Amino acid sequence: YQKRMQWWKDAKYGMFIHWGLYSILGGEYNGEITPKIAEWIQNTLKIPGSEYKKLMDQFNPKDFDADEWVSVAKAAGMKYMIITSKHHDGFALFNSKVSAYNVMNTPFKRDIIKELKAACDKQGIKFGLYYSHAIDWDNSQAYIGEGALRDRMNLVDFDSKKMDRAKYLKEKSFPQLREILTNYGTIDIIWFDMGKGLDNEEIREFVKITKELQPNIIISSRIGDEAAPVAMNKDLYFDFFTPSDNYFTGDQMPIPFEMAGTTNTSWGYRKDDHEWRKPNFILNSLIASASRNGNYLLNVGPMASGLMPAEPVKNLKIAGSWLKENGES
Ligand code: JFZ
Repeated sequence: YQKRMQWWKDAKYGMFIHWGLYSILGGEYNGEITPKIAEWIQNTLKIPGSEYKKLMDQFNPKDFDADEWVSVAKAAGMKYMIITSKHHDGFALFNSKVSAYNVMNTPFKRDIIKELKAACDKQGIKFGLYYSHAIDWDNSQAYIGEGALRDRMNLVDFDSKKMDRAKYLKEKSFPQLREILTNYGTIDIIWFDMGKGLDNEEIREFVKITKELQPNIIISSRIGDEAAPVAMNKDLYFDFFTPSDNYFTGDQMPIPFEMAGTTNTSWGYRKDDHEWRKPNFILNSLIASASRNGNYLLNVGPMASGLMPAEPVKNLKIAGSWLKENGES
C-alpha cells in the first residue's frame, strides 16, 4: 500500500477535468438556466434522454489539443490529471464497444482518453480516470435506490420499479470499467464517484476487476458510501478519502485524502459562472490540503470548443509561478 501510494503523496496537486455533452449546454437548455451544477443539467431540468442525446451531433471540439491541456496542468505545478471518462449522463469520452453512446459516434470521432493518456506520458505526469460507476442516466437498468437516492436516477425516461441494477452493472458498468483499464496502458488512479447505494458485494467486484487489470492503481473512497474515515483501518477497499472542497478546516486526517475543488462553482462548464477563484484562493486550498498530508485535486471545465476558459488558466498559471519561485514545483 505504501509503495503504491508514494508517487501520489509526493504529487500533492492534480488537475480534475469535467468534460462531456453537458459542456455544449454550458448550464442552459432551451433558454432555461439550470440552478445546479452544470454537468447535472439533464437530471435537474428533466431533459428526456432522447433530446439530450442529440447533443452528440454537436460534439465537435475542433480546438481540442491534449498536449495543450497537459501543458496547462504542468504550468500550474500539477503532477497528475484525472478526466471524466464517463459522467452520470452515461456518455463516454472513449472508444467503447460496450455502448454506442460514446465519442466515436460524434462528428469528432477521436478517442479523447487515448489522446490525453499519450500527452500525459509524453510530458511526464500521471493519468487517472473518473468513472461514474453507479449513476448512469442512459441505462434503463441503472437503479441506485429509493429515498434520498431517488433523485439521482433518470426517472424521466425510466421507471425505478422496473430497474435491475445487477443487469446494469453486468451489461455496462463492469464491462466499460474493463475497457478503460485495458485499452490505455497504465492508469494511475480510478476515481469512482457517487457509489452510495451499491452493496458490499458489488463494491468488491469493482475492486476485484480494478486490481486484476491495474495492480498498482489507487482507488477513490466514493466507490461506495462516502465511508467515514474512521472505518478506514477495517475493510480497506479504497486507497484515499475524497472530501469535497468545503473541507478546509479541521484536524489532521487519519488517512490519505484528496480534497476535490473547482475553479469556479461548477464542475462542468457553465457559461454564466464567472466566480473564478483567484490564485491566492487556489494556493490557500493547496496549502490547506498539503499541510494536513492531503492532496488537492482542482477542476477545470473546458468548453465545447475544446478550449479551457481563459480565466482559470490564467489563475492556475499565476499560482503555478508562485509555486515554482518558492521551490515547490
Ligand atoms: C459528484 C458529482 O455528482 C459531481 O457532478 C462532480 O462530478 C463531483 C466531483 O462529484 O458530486 C459530489 C459528490 C460528493 C460530494 C460532493 C459532490 N461530497 O461528498 O461532498
